[in-house]
Amino acid sequence: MVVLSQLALEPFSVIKTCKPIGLFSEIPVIDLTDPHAKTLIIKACEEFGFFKLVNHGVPMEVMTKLEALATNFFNLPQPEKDKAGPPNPFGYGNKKIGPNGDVGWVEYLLLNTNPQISSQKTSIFQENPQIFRSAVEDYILAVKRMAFEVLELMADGLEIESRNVFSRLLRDDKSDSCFRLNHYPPCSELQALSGGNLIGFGEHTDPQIISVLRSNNTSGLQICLKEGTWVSVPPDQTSFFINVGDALQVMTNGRFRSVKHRVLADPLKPRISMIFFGGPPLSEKIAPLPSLLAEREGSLYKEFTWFEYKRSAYKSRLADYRLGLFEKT
Ligand code: GA4
Repeated sequence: MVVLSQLALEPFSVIKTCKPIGLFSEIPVIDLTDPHAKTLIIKACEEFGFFKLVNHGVPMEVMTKLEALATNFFNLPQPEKDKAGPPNPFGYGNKKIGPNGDVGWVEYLLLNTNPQISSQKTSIFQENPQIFRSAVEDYILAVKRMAFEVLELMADGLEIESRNVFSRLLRDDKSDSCFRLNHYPPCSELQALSGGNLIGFGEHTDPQIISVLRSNNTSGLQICLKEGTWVSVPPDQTSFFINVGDALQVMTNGRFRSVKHRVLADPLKPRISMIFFGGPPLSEKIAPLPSLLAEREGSLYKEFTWFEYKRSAYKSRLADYRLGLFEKT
């Protein structure tokens, strides 16, 4: 029996904490219509690299429609879903994350947002290609618009002269952005076997500039605070959660933190999340903005392009500290 349970669990990691991690109520909440939003965003990015966004202007129907269609997709028989895989790098993936042996209690669709959604593998969109496709397109359009605004508020808050220093990288036709729909099925049996919390998506930072996440009302997302404590983010299906990515940490010379985060699977409820990852064009040099370098302060990082960083990231394991290779010694 012991052997059997070990076999079932073998590829997955579990977290065993002595005391359960409570929901963390101090996550910064930014109201996009608040005149002080830019100052609060800067504080949140410095302290957490993470915040919740309310009054964001994205219509609830745009989110719920995509959630319903994603749920339909993930409820299809396995052979149907497999037709949309493997994710190399775009398409359907199941349990395997990335190319280097990481696994999690998750299945997902990874989509390229540039070129347009309409040119993705047709197998991804299954029986109702037009409906699914246009729901993804509407969602990405709305979320991108909101991300541009957030990035422009960041530039304002940092008192950078051109307020589009960050947003122009995502607005660019060649922006290397992508989109992910994740489904974390309930994990009751494995959970019971493991006696701990089953990892849905292991700890990592996002390599891009900014990530915009929205989930259903199932908990699971955790972020790592500066001092290394993991805290659970209370879910909120009406809001977005913004993550600072590695490229933004570099562009602010470490002033903003690229937040380490992970997802635990829920024993009873499925979790669906949708994440837009805003990345720069491949040829873009990623370096601290000159106005953010204090006098006599040099860049903490070596020079590199987004292409070089991405290539290196795809050779790493999920939990690796990817920026380490690019830090000046
Ligand atoms: C993390 C952020 C995004 O989900 C992602 C992931 C990518 C993948 O799933 O293929 C990576 C991971 C992410 C970073 C390191 C590499 C690449 C899995 C992995 C082990 C799509 C991305 O851009 O980087």
